Amino acid sequence: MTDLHIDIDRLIERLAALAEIGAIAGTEGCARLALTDEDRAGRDLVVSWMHDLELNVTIDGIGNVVGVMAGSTEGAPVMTGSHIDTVRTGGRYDGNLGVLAGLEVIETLRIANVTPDRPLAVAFFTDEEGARFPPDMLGSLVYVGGMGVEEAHAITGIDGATVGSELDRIGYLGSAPLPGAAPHAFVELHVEQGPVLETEGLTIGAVTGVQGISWTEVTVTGQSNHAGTTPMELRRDPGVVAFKVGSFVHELAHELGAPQVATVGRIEMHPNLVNVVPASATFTIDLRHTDNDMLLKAERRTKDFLTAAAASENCTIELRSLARFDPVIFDETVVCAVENIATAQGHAVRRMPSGAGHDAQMLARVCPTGMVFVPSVGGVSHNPAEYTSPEDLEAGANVLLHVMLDLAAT
Ligand code: HGY
Ligand code: MN
Ligand code: MN
Repeated sequence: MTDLHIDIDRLIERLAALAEIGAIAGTEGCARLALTDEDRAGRDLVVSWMHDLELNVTIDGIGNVVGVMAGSTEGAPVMTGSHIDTVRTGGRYDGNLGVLAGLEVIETLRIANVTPDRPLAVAFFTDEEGARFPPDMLGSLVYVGGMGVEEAHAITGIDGATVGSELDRIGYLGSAPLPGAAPHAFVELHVEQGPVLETEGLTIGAVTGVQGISWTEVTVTGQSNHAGTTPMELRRDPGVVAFKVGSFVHELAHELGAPQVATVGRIEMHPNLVNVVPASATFTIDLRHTDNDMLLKAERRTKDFLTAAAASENCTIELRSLARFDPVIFDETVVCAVENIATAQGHAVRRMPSGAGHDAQMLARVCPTGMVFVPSVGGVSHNPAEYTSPEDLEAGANVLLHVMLDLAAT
């Protein structure tokens, strides 16, 4: 079966068709925030492809969709997949590649009349991005039993809607049992979304794990006042606290050094008017590190700074944790399979951790799990200009094909 290979034109065609949904005008990217009408349309298209491939399709109570191809034996499937929800400035490969390459693997086997020993499954998990409804990887977290489905349904998004009401509204409040059945193994193909593979001239990343993630929403409350009449010493300006903390976490990441990263991605002032000293400022802090002790240290340093900055402006603070996931190490057998198969196929490969969060980090809780990375041009992602060459897409999908067959033979 080593001569089996995917059809890259078919894969690129599907990527393009899916990217049409929520397309960002003038770019190659798309915007399909979780559980929006655009997400529903994307889901409907991928489900139609699953049916075309005669997969047994199930939808669970958090809207995860799993398509299964029967094997020559019964038992838990080898699963692949990822997500098809995007951020507002999404590229066409983030998540989508992992799902559509999974369908391409199935179609390649169907055409070659190959039945794998074990069943194969392709999944897309709900709300991987967590951008509308935090935390990220919400669907796969519920799938593995890391959060109850009722608790997930009650999550309120940045626009005030709840997960449960939106799942119902778009018709993806399914009935398949949760937690979902543990696969025999899980392997996810994903664009690297960083600069490492391209910089080192490599084609495949054998991903060793995912770094720890800490998301906090901070609300600083001061006193709204007149921008023209209020002397500086009488102000209680939450905006000043937000700006100080934003630059503090940036400096802290530089001080602690890679792989520490820190981002203030969302900030809202109230009443957000040019001539009003704000009443409140709400912003998010995203901290990440491969080492949990270092991540805890960064969280502590940030909280201490924030508390002092608020006190100096005579403001109060309220913190809300949006996501907190420890670093994850992937299963050595799966990492080895990726490494060995990529090498056997003649690709330059290296082991590396993932800077981004992925559904695989949740599936790692219930089965042997790994990931395959392919290069992102310029290391750019969460940007409509996100790009991976057809050669690298093909290499990644062929490695996925043979890693899945290898895992399905055990
Ligand atoms: O935030 C992340 O790392 C992923 O894109 N959800
Ligand atoms: Mn992703
Ligand atoms: Mn993403």
